[in-house]
Parts: sequence; C-alpha cells; structure tokens
Amino acid sequence: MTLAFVTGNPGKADEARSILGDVERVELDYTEVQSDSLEEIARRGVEECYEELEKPCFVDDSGLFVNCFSGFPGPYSSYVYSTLGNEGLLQLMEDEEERDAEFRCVVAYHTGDRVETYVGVAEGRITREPRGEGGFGYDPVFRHSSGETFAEMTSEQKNEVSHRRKAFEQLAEAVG
Ligand code: ITT
Repeated sequence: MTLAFVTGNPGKADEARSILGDVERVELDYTEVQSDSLEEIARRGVEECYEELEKPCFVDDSGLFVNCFSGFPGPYSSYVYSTLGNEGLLQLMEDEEERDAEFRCVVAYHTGDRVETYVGVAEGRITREPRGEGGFGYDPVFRHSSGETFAEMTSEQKNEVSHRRKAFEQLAEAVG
C-alpha cells in the first residue's frame, strides 16, 4: 500500500522513502497549531489532512531540543530555522559549555478511523561550527552521539540512527 505523507519538506520525504519504501509525498498546507507538544501538533495536523484527502495519511512533526535552553527551539524549530538559522543558533550558544541536544520526531498516522502516534529520539550535541554538506535543516550543527554530524554522514548512515528512523520503523510495523 502506498502511504500518503503530507509534508512541505522534501528532505523528510526522501528519508521516509528510504525507510518505508513506497511513499507518496503530498503538499497540503495544514494548520500547525501552537502547542509545546509535537504530538499535539502532529495529531491535530493529520486529522485536518485526513478530512481533506479522505484517505489514510501521515505527517511528521519534528524538532531540535537543546538542553541548556530547556528544550528550545523544540516545537518552534521550523520558525527558528527560517529566522535565525544554524549560524544564529550557534551564536546564541557561543558561551555555552553544556551543548547536549536531541532531535525528536513524532509521526501521526490517520488509519481511516483513528490516529496513532510514534515517537523517535536521537541524542547528540550542538557543534561549535557547522560541519558537513549532507542532510537538511539543523543537520550540520547536530553531532550525533556516534561521533559525526548528521550532515557529515551519508544519508544511509543518518537513516540508520535518526529520530525519524525510530519513529518510521514503528509506523512500518503498524502498517505491516
Ligand atoms: P513539514 O511540512 O513536514 O511540517 P517542516 O520542515 O516545516 O516540514 P517541522 O514543522 O517538523 O517541518 O519543523 C522541523 C524543523 O526542524 C525544520 O526546520 C526542519 O528543517 C528541522 N528538522 C526536522 N528534522 C530534521 C532533521 O532530521 N535534520 C535536521 N533538521 C531537521
């Protein structure tokens, strides 16, 4: 079965394909409600997408949670990325020694009669300089606990260990 993935982010869609196989990317401008919970944002988003598409579909709401900022930018990652970008984030953290961070990915899947959510987390640290050319978004400034930034890894390497991998694996199991 080809699943419909509603996202405006082609990087996410590529990763979903390499993890799940057959995925149809649908661009639909659904409402991302203001909430400090990725799960709430994803759940409400997929309900709206299902109403529009009238077929099973899923969305991915993800974010970078930085420890020394109590989890900021978290659910606001998209806005912070498009305003401050990676350079802005590094500047904010210039004097910070405590650089632990995690990526979280919540996938919300509308089966046709209910919504299921799956969470994946990847732990690492924020670098002092951007490193690597691969991936997208915050990848150059996120050094995964295995040693390299997500942008230094090949897409296969990132997809082995990423937050998205962990969430999508659960989706893959659920859809069989
Ligand atoms: P959607 O249309 O799917 O919502 P988006 O890019 O707006 O796409 P989010 O709302 O989930 O996605 O925002 C997440 C932000 O975090 C966004 O700026 C992404 O670039 C970034 N992000 C998410 N996953 C990432 C990953 O695996 N590596 C680097 N940055 C990531």
